Amino acid sequence: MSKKLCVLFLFVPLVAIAEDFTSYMDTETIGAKRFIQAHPNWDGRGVVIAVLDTGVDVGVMGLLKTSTQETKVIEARDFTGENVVQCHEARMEGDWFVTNEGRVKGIKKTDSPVFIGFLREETLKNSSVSDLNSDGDSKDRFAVVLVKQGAQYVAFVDLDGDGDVSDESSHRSYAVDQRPLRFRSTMGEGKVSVTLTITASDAGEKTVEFHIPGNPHGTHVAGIASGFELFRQKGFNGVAPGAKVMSLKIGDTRLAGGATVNESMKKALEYASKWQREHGVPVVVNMSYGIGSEMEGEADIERFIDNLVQENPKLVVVVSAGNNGPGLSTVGSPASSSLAITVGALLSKKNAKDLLGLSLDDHVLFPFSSRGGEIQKPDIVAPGIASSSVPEYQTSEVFAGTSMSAPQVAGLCALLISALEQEKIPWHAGVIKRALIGSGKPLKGYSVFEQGAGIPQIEEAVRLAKELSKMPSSEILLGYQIKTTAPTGAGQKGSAVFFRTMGFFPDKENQIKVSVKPVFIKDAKEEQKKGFFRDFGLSTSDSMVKVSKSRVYIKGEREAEFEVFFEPKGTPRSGLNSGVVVARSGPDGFSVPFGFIVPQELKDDG
Ligand SMILES: [Ca+2]
Ligand SMILES: [Ca+2]
Ligand SMILES: [Ca+2]
Repeated sequence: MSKKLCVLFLFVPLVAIAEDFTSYMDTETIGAKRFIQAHPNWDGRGVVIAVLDTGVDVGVMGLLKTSTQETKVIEARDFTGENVVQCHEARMEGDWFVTNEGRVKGIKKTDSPVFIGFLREETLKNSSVSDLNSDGDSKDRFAVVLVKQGAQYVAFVDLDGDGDVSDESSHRSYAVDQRPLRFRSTMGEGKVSVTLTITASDAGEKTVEFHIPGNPHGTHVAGIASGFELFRQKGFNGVAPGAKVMSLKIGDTRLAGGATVNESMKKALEYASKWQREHGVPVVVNMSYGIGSEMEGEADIERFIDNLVQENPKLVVVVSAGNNGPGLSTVGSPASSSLAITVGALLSKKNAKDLLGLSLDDHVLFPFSSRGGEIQKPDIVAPGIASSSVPEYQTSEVFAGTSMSAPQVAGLCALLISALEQEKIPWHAGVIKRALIGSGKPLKGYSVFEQGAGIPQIEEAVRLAKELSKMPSSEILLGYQIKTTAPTGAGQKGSAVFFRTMGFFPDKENQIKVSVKPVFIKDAKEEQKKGFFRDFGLSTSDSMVKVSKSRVYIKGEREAEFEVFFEPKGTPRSGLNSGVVVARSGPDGFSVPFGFIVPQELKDDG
C-alpha cells in the first residue's frame, strides 16, 4: 500500500499541468516571461524602481527578496510629512523621562540628552491602518525615543505601547538597518510593516519620519513591477524580479483617497534623482498617480518632470495614463509630460479568462484607459489588471487600472536597462523610451490616439536600443518635440494633429503645419548640438492621410517643417477619422498622429 502511494506521488507531478501564474500576473503579453527565461541575468538586477505611491509594505511575501536573494526594498520615505514625529529634550523624574507631551521609561543611563516624541494613531484616521496595534481602537499613541549611541542617533519605539522601551530594540534609519517594525498589543500584531527614518543632529532638529503604507495601492504596484515569489509561490513574479525597490510615499492619507499634492511629488522626484546621482545606480520612477488636466501638457509638474529627465537622463519616468477614458483628450497630469513614458491599460485574453471569467478573441483596451487628443499620448499600453502583493489588512489582491499597467512598463524598463548595463551598451532615458515605443505591437481595431504605439515587446526593445545607441549623436538625443496647431489644445498647440472643431476640415486647401525639433540632454555641448543631423523618410499609415514632403531632415536644433492634410475618398465617416504620419531614420524616428472628428450633424448636411 505504501509502495503504491509512493509511486503515485512520484508520478502525479509529471502529468500535472505546470503552474502558470501569468494568468494572474500577465508578464507574457509584453514578452517579459520568455525574455527572462532566455536571459536569466537580465531580470532587472542592478536597477532600482522608485515607487512614488501610497507607500510599499516592505514585509509582505514577494517584496522581501530579489531573485538574487538581496533585500528588495532598500529605502522607504514619506514625502507628505504626515507621520513625522518631533522629538523634544526630556527631563528625568525618577525612572521616567518626561516632556510636556508625556513620559516614557526603560531608557538606559546616558550622559547625553534624551529626546522623546509620540506617534499617534489619530493622525492615520483616514487610512486603512489607523489601528496600528490591532487592539480595536485608533486612540493609542506610542513613545519614540531618540538617544545617541556613539556618534549616531538611534530610535527606540514603544511598539507595545506600555510606556516602557526596555523591551524594545534600537533602530537606525531603514535605509541603514533595513529592519521594519510592527506595533503590537495584547490582542495581536499590527497588520502593516512600518519603517522609520531618523533626522537628528546635535544642534539641529530631531525628528523620526514614519513610513506607513496606509493604502494598499503602492504595495500592489511594487509587486507588479518587481515582485519575486509572490504569495510564497515559486514562479509567481512581477515583471522584473531582480530589481530593487525604493518606496517614496506621496499619497497623503489625510487627504481623501490618498490624494497627493504636487509638492510631495516634486520632492520625491528630486530625491530619486539625487539618489541616482549619488549611488550611480539606474533608477526607474513609477508614478501610478494622476489627476485630470484642464490644460494638457501645460501643467507645472509636467515641465518639472521634463526638466528633471533632461538634467538627469539616467532617470526613467513611467506614468499611468489615467482612468478617464474612453473619451478622447482624457490623458491627465503628469501623464502628459513629454519625456515620461505614459502607459494605457489593456485587458489581455489570459487575464480576461482567468481573473474575470470572460472569453476574448483578442486583447482589448480597457474602456477606462485615458486617451490622447491634442497631446500625443499614451505612448504605449500594457496589461492593466493583476493579482499582486498587498498589505495584510487588505482583503482582495486584484486591482485594475492604468495604475497596474504603468508598473508593467517600469518593470520592462528595468529589464531593458539590466540588459544594456550588462552588455555595456550606453543608454539614457531617451534610448529607453524610443526603444519601447519602437517595439510597440498595435492592438487590432484601435487608433493611435487610443493606444499609442501599442504593446511594447522587450526582446525587440533590447535590439532597438542597441541599434539606437550606435546612431550618431545618440548620447545627447532624448527625443523629438512635435508642435502643431490644435485649436482646442492649450495655447492652441499640441503634439498631435487633432481637430474636433465644427465646420473645419483639414483638407488640401487647409493643410496643417507640423514642426519638429530634437530634445537634447542638458549637459549636451554646443558643438554636439550643432553637429546633430538626421534625415527622415515620411510615410502615412492610411491613404487618406497625406504629407507634403517625402523626406525631411533636422540639422542642429533647428525646427524642420512639413504639412499634413486629409484627402478622403468620398465623405469622411462620422466620428474619429485618424491615421499617423511616420518619420523613419533607420531605427530612429517619430510619429505624428492625425485625427479629426466629424460630428453627426455635418454628415447630414452632406
Ligand atoms: Ca489601536
Ligand atoms: Ca488602544
Ligand atoms: Ca514597550
